[in-house]
Amino acid sequence: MTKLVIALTAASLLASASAFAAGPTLAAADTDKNGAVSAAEAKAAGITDAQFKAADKDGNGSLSAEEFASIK
Ligand SMILES: [Ca+2]
Repeated sequence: MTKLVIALTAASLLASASAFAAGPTLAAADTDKNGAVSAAEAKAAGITDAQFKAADKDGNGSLSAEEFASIK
């Protein structure tokens, strides 16, 4: 039981650390809730133009959930 608690604690610490590294969440950045993050929404969420362009792999000018998750 103790090992399980330690494992769960470590897992939640890792999860919160990676969430912090990724910056704003999609839900927070997607202010019109259409499931994608536009350039304007990204900018408002504090994502730089360079980060946006690097993440917009298909170059369509908005970030899908997968593209948003790839922001470093
Ligand atoms: Ca895109």
